[in-house]
Amino acid sequence: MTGDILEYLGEKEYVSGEVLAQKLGISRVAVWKKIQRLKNMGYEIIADQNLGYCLISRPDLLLPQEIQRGLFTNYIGKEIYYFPELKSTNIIAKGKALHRAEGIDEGTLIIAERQSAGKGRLGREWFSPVGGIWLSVILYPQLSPSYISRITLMTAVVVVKAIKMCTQIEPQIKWPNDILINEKKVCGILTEMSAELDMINWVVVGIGINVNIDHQKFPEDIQENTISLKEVSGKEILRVKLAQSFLRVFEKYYDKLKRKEFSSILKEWKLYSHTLGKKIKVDMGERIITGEAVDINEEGELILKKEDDELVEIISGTIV
Ligand code: BT5
Repeated sequence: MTGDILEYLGEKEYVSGEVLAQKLGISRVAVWKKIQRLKNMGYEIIADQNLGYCLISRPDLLLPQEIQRGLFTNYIGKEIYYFPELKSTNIIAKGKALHRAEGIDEGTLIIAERQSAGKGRLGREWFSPVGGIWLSVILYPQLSPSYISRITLMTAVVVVKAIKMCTQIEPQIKWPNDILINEKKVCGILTEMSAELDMINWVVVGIGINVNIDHQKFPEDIQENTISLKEVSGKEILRVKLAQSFLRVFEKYYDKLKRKEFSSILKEWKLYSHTLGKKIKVDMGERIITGEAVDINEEGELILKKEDDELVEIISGTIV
């Protein structure tokens, strides 16, 4: 554990090795070892023989201790599993979600600096290099499985609000799970669940945000339709701050959803919608429907008005 020493290490002021050793109840050599570990993680720390150690800067890594510092949530992000690299945060989260009885609580997060096999919907690939936010939240809502699309819509609103708070950029939501800036995808959401007929067992909400990714890094076949926050704002965004904003707003909105107060969330969704009022084609797997996206109902279904004026409710699909 290196998080504990960070509590006592002075930011821009020296703390002696002896004081640190006393506070932590360990030897000075053990303090030195912890300092080395922090430096290896990217913390800039200077040491002075007489004065001790001084923390100069923190890395913008999505380390649990950095995210939890000043997070102020009740349960979202209380437990974080951090990986410099893994295949997919959703895969790990789904494995963990099964172990609720052994202490995997609601709000547990899986975060990675990069994913080697990030997943989109329907087995599609999700490009996840260093510089993005790739995370999954484990939830155990006492709701019926029909709430799943509302959870995705709510998450989209939360992502928009978090991006807006940290960058002043207002993205738009393309139904059901894309967040766009200038018509290009900056974030995707992958909601997965296990459920009985009338009750959800667990939900894993995966979000991927292109934060500090240079455009030429995107694979050629998706370059045209992708964008990163760094590209739009012309500077690097502090990922820790953005992740914290996301988690804070997520808790607030998820609490609302659990209280079945979806209407106000839906109102905001409509405000940020890129889809409503547009003529679209929706691929529903077995068929493609064309029409005007006229509304989203209280169940989170998209209402499409076909050429013959027939209204169709669509629970999931991909706009093509
Ligand atoms: C999504 O799927 O948009 C859901 C993406 C969810 C990613 C997160 S990251 C954390 C968590 N762990 C995971 O393994 N996944 C989740 P879909 O609507 O199917 O869109 C997938 C399509 O988006 C791909 O087929 C590409 O065309 C495009 N795409 C791939 N990587 C992208 C990226 N980094 N930015 C924008 N578009 C991308």
